[in-house]
Amino acid sequence: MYNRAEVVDQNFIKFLSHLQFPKSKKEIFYEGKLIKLIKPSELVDLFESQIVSRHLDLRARILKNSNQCFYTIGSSGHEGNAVFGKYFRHTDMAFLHYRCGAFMVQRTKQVPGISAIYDAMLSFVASSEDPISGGRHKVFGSKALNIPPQTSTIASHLPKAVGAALSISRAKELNLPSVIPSDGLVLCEFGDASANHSTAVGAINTASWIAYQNIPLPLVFICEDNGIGISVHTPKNWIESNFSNRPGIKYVKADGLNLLDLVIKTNEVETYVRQTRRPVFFHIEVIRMLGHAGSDVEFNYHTLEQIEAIEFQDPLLHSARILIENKILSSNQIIGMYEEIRARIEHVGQYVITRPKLLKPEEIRSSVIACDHLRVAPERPSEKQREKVFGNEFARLKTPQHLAKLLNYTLIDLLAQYPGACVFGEDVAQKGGVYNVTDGLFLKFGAKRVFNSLLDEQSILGTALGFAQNGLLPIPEIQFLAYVHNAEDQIRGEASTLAFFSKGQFTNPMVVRIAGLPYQKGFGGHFHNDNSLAVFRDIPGLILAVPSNGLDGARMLRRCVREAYEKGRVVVFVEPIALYMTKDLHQEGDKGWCFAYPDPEDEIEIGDFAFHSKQSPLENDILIITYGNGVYFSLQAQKILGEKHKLNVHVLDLRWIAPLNKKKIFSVAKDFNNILIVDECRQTGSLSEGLVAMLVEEFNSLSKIPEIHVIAAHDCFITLGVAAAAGLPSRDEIIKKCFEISLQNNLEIREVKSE
Ligand SMILES: Cc1ncc(C[n+]2csc(CCOP(=O)(O)OP(=O)(O)O)c2C)c(N)n1
Ligand SMILES: [Mg+2]
Repeated sequence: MYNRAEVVDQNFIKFLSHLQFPKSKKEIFYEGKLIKLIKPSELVDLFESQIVSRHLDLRARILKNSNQCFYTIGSSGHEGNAVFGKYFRHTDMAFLHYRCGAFMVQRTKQVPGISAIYDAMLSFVASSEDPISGGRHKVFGSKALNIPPQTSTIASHLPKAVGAALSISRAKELNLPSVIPSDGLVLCEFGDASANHSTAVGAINTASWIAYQNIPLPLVFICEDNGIGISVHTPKNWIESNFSNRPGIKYVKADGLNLLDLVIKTNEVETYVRQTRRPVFFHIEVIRMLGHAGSDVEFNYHTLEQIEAIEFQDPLLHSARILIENKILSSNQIIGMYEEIRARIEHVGQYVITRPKLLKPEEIRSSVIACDHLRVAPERPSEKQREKVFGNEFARLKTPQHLAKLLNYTLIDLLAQYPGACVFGEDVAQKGGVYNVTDGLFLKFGAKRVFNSLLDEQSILGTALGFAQNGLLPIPEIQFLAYVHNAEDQIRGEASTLAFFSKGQFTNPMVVRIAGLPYQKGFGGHFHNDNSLAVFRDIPGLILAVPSNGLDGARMLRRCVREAYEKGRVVVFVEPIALYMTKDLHQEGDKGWCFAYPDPEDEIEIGDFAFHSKQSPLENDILIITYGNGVYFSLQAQKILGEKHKLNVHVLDLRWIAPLNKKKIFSVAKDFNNILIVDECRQTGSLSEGLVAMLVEEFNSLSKIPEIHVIAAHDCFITLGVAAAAGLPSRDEIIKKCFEISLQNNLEIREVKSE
């Protein structure tokens, strides 16, 4: 009784033998127009996919019982989605729900040379031969079928589905090659409980916001409503009440247990979206069988009677009824088909458990930044072309400018060089961004490439993911660092895991520009001066850049865009707001923080740091390791300490926070006995922690351990007003600390001498 998989399996044969079938919700006769829509043989074909999907679920559980399978969330009750696998083209990019087994099986039939059964079972057993993730996760995904793998985080794929749908016409208008054909569309499947997630709600709102403005958005949201999320019931009619009246989004409902109703409605939806390029919310009523997953004990929240009643609505029984009623197959033929598929899957099951698994850490890691479709960056525009694009500004390129201006110039050059590059975010278009970094780009490159998003960071990043998966090169802007946090899953859970879970078959290259870090004079309090990068530092494969000045900023941003374009990398580029307009370094008017715009070919490689040092280090010199605003203060301190106090300080500007170039940093650090780390971020979780640990480790290889000191920001949020910089590293604190270090050194020298 507790093993419902066995019961459901046996009941299918039993009910079929006794011709005991669940009734259809409404009578749909297979005749006239419907026969034209789907031939009897095609109905059998759909049914076959449904049975394959069911047996995959059953076999997964059998394999799990002998610890051979690691994933048992199944598709039982949802097998109607086979119909979507038939009527949507395999080139329509599909972001799937984890109950889309039958969809996968059916879509596979559109492309020769793929085995749905073998591939699915390789992923059940986490074999390294699993063609999509190489044994890293059981995901539905396939390059050939245009199905990017999804993570387990429910609803996180909706924002990128919106982005991908939006990118279809964008690619066409810009005359760019794209992954999704220009008459293609995007499918996005999710469950009824997931529809409540703020990520889903946000994405559906974004779709509505776009379609409401008559911007093309060929997107089908498919909500597979089984009325429950693990053990929590969805209120009756909630999905329909909630989603049937969204501006710009057509609502269509289908009986997901009835193949004929699904065929009719799917055809209607497919034609509508493909022709009108407008989105649909396709509501499919299904059931969930066999609990949430193999480990879910459904008896904890459902009675046996409830479970049996649900199971009797088995979509396979509904399909069998339709085929028998219409004299397409007999019950014996269906049982024969059911058993033949069982035998086939059992056979494959015996084989897949012999296939290799991932074992070594380096094998597992190998796909973190993998990319199997490397590209070469387009040619840079000629000087003549640049002159045209820059217009009046061209003559000023060699005039020293601050960071904001040089980043602006860089974006102009990059937009001119990469035809697929798009800059978007809140207020980036006509206004030119809060800090003018995107000033004028809208006028130069137009609304197709430089556009305002709605106010939702999740959608901004989702748009980036979707654009990237369709071949464009997104450069989204997040207005302030503090505001990336409500959307960080899009970078952390989605963008950065894509290559990993697809062995680099899918990537979503992007450069996310974020204005951030503290020290803004007279503005903002905590939310405009957020000072923590911790959330990015631990993401495997992510490139995290923090320029300290415009010269570096320009050359680093170019490199970031190249890394994204050529290697599919995900890059976060944090721009220190306080340095955007900073012109002087040591004294008013010295223009020490203004730089001429570097030549277009000039880039800084990932991991290349700057070393501001006037001479080879002497025994008691101090090395400051820092980045961002810390560089600015450290250089000021360096001058004062050197000129007034004859104390030699050398400053290493990391530029790249992740990945850290450990060996190279150590090659400088090893010559020092005194190291000071200046970190403007909150101490806990800050880079300083990682740097100290890294240095201690590296110094193990030498006989000496240097003194390592840290000045980091307090573990506190930032206030408004005059005390905004209290608790943050300052020039004077750096000077004081260097004094203390040198005093200590002198004491020690004296002690040694007196011994
Ligand atoms: C963001 C997030 N929160 C929680 C979970 C755990 N979880 C996995 S599936 C699920 C229920 C989803 O229900 P529904 O969307 O109705 O899909 P169904 O399983 O019913 O097909 C939950 C809570 C998760 N995967 N992701
Ligand atoms: Mg559900």
